[in-house]
Amino acid sequence: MPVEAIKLSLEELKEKAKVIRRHIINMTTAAGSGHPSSSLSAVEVVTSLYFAGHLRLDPKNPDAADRDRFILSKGHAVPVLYAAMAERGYFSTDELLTLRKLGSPLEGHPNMKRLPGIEASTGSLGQGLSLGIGQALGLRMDSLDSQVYVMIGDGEMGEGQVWEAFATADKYKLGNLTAIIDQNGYQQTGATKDVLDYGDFAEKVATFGWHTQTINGNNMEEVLKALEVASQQKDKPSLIVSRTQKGFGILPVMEEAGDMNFHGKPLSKELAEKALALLT
Ligand SMILES: Cc1ncc(C[n+]2csc(CCOP(=O)(O)OP(=O)(O)O)c2C)c(N)n1
Ligand SMILES: [Mg+2]
Repeated sequence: MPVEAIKLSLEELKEKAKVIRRHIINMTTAAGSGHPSSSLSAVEVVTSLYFAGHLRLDPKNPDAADRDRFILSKGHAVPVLYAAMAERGYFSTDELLTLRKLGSPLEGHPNMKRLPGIEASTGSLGQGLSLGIGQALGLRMDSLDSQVYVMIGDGEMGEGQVWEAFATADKYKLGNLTAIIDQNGYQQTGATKDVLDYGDFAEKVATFGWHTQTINGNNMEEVLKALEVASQQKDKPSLIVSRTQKGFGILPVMEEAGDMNFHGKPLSKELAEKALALLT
């Protein structure tokens, strides 16, 4: 089987995003741990990558040389990735409920040695873009036209290695590389602007020679358009600053809980029920 992309309609994509959000709530509440809010902000982008004609993959042959690659550098948000992979057919959706259970390949952070389809083991923040650059260079050497996508957190942008990677991708003019910053406004200990404020990411990264766009990353139409524009950049790497909200889709529940960051904790069974009611 050749690798191929799946292209759903806008309505179908919005429905898929809801299904993925439901999986995120269900699996983290069942696990009793994990990062639902970090996963929820990224749903529109991850759904679009897997289901809007971008990632050319073959779940039955996950190592196909000519596949496209997605690296979730903010590895703690892996529930969104597992949910998309299950929906795409890498494994059954029932298996999602084994998240973080002993023996399950669905570890709390993505482990490429345990789960086919994971392109990089991440979780130690700051490394994914460098890994993506290595892959993009390798694909170019092999004359393959595969694309590499890397998602970085806005808190993760405080890691110095990320900025070295931006410079390096420019040096090699990696037109097959797209980075997406999930700018959800929070990191582990508080608002990103209070912890370390980099200002306008797009403006700064543009000075490294990248093509840049800034969008509302929880708006499916804007995400689709931005990914399309990014894929047209053949001579330079492309950045999408995806402005999102942590926990998007269940914001009223987080408000009720009095925590708009809700970092690294699952919803209680009671809150999960309220969240699922918002996602029907
Ligand atoms: C090198 C490193 N330092 C610290 C951590 C602990 N940590 C896990 S998640 C997180 C916050 C990340 O914030 P952000 O990148 O904005 O992701 P979000 O959860 O907001 O999507 C931190 C500091 C880590 N995983 N790796
Ligand atoms: Mg963040």
